[in-house]
Amino acid sequence: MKQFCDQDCLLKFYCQQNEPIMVTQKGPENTSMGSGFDEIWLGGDSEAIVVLETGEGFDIVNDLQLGATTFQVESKDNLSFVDSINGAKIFQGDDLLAVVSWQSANTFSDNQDSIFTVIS
Ligand SMILES: [Ca+2]
Repeated sequence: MKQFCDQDCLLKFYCQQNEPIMVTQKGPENTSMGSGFDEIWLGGDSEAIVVLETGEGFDIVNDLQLGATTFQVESKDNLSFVDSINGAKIFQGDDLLAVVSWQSANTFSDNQDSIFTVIS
């Protein structure tokens, strides 16, 4: 008997084609990003302002454009930057604010004044 791929089967197939999400190590179909989690793509060369909030969760920022992307933080105090396999982690104290893909911690420590502004 011939097997047909119905809608559920197709849906499963397309989900499996997507890249797994590095942080959760799961495919998109298994992902439940709770509040406080955002994945941000900064495509193009236009200027972008990303607000980084403290508290639960963190943002995943892709395609950072050095010189065009500004991070707004509640305070510039106690910011620190740590390299990880997923990119540079931005901490405020021990609170993870964001993971910036394909960037190194040095980029942020060297350009802290131009990248970060305080929310007014
Ligand atoms: Ca956080």
